[in-house]
Amino acid sequence: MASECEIRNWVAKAVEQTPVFDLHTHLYPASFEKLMLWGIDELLTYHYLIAETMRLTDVSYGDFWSMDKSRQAELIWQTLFIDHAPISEACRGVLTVLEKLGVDTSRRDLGKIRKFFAKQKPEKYVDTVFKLANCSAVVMTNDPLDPVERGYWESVSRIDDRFKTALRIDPVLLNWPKVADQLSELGYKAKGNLSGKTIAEVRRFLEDWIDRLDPLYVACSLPPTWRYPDKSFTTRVLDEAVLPIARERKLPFAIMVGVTRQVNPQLKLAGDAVGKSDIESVHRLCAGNPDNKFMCTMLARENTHELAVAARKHRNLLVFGCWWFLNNPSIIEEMTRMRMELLGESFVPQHSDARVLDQIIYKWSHSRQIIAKVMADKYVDLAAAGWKVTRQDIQRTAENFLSGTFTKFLER
Ligand code: HDL
Ligand code: ZN
Repeated sequence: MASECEIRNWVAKAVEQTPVFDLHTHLYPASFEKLMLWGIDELLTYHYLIAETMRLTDVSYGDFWSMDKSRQAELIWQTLFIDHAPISEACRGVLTVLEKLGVDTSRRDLGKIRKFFAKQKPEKYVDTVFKLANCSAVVMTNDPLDPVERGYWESVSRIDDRFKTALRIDPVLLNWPKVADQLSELGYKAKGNLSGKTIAEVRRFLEDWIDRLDPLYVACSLPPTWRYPDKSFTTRVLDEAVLPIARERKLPFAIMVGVTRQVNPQLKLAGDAVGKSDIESVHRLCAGNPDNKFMCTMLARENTHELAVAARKHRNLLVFGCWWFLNNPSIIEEMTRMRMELLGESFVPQHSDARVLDQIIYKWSHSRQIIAKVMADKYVDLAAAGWKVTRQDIQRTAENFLSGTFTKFLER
């Protein structure tokens, strides 16, 4: 029988050495040029750090936004790393990235740190980052209604195979009647009141972009007020266009629920907050569409337990990640422990949500530590119950948590 120490070592090694398939990010390959964000100034101007800086500086929002990115980065570095201890998770993340890259921060000299990144070449740096993160692939967030991104899809022929696609459709579900104009400009005969051929044209839009992107899933983030079904255009477009197409193409529909957008517009991307969402709508969505597959993550900590229970009720529902304001060690541990106890291996503990390439280094380093800690406790409990724990079992669990549960769900 393996000892507790052996079990803990096996788990730590398996979780650390097993490559992760990161199922939700905002990353782009080097061929998307300016859309691929990387390096210290992008790390420092990540919207999480902007929100934290604006709490501690007297610089006005207007003055901050009028600065160029390098000046913004300098203000953030001075405020959060020099004038205060960088103890928040987002600050700690920057330091973990630098440490893993072997960049010396002992003199806390941003100029010196910048010199390391100035020597990196984007394509090669992608290899370095994926290796340090032990990441096999990431899933992007691809929005065909974003004119800049669309431009790249219309010009780039093939992309780095480590970057998988996801078709993100927030405007198509949430922005009626305005989105009708955007669809019409692209040649789809859509009317703001969904009349005429609009639904058929929305289906054509979805099919065209599924053909072009070959996405692993279709995704949308939803507000805490989202209800299903209701009398809204969101429900009509979901029921009459999105879900039938997703079913036909065997694509999961991923909902990320609980974002209250722009509670402080002066913070721009950092201006979104969280609200408690309606789990009954998730039950009705999954039960009402048994031939669709759904992925779901919810933003409010208060929703995490009921979502894990919902996953027990609907085999077509895959729960994933500790999203955004939940991506903090104290909450990741609570959620991962709760989910392992309720769902065994049938959930995906984490996604990075990385916006800056280098972030996958820290987001996975930090989460792997917690996943391993909880998983080791669970295996020690099994041994205590007389179960003969093997290294192969542990390796299989690590592979399921870091890629297998997701990939098998896609294939089902
Ligand atoms: O809607 C989303 O996918 C969220 O993840 C937002 O992009 C958010 O701004 C974010 O970056 N969270 O980590
Ligand atoms: Zn995201």
